[in-house]
Amino acid sequence: RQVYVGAFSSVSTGVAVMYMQSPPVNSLSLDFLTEFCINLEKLEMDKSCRGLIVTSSQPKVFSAGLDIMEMYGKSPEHCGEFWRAVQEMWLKMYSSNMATIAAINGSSPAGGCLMSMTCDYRIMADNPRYSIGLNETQLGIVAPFWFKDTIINTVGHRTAEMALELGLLFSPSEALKIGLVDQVVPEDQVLTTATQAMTKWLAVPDHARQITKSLMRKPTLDKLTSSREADIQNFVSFITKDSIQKSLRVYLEMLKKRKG
Ligand code: CO8
Repeated sequence: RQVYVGAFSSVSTGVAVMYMQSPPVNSLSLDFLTEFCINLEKLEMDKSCRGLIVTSSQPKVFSAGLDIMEMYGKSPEHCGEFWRAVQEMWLKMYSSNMATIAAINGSSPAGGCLMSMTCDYRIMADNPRYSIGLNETQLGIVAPFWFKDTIINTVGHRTAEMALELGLLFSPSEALKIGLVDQVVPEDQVLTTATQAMTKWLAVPDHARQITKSLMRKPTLDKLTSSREADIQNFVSFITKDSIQKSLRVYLEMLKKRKG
């Protein structure tokens, strides 16, 4: 099975579209995250690029979230390296100077939802078979504090509390109702709607928008920046526990069974 192809992007009229293409489900592996961040850095440095739309070139799935195989049966060193890459993706996306829009053209659980929430605006396909949310507790794992902070910043404290504790996955219309996504449109209009929405974001002078974004997000970003190493240690000691590895194995088996 082809695990990794990559994320590629094109810039026209100041807007880049990044297509995630890592079959079958755009799971966020170490290689994928590394490539994703390299792309992002290039776009960030490209003065002609003011906006970024992130979408998926895989059918039915925006991103299946973190690649469970990177956390299952791996050495503490590997888990640490992987977690640093997850942090890096979040830090770069959440602090991006570009106006960012997630064009969510498929399911977006866990890390996929996190990635969507780092954007300034979210548009999701209206297919009721797609879902989005932080379902970590359903896997027997715990979303770290910066996942929690990101969802609180998106939907508010009470809704985030219930969604996180129950590990809820929302249909597009439910997600719209709680503000987890900002717009729901027919599947074939997700990207064009994102392009239209981008016009509104880019009509605002860049410096004013960027400074305001930073005002809103900096306290949340600073919390992780100042405790990155401790967060990695926490993750590694948690994920390598026998009981957690067992939960992951049970979940993986469930995924395979569901398929068959
Ligand atoms: N990682 C690795 N492999 C995956 C993942 C994943 N996240 N998701 C799916 N796969 C695999 C499946 O096992 C299957 O493999 P195979 O072909 O070998 O049987 C293949 O991808 C295709 O999957 P499906 O047949 O299920 O594809 P569908 O199109 O039917 O469904 C979904 C797509 C909806 C995305 C579905 O695959 C799904 O629900 N996946 C699981 C999503 C999930 O729960 N992800 C959580 C990951 S954990 C995370 O992101 C945050 C962790 C925070 C860590 C905190 C610890 C302290």
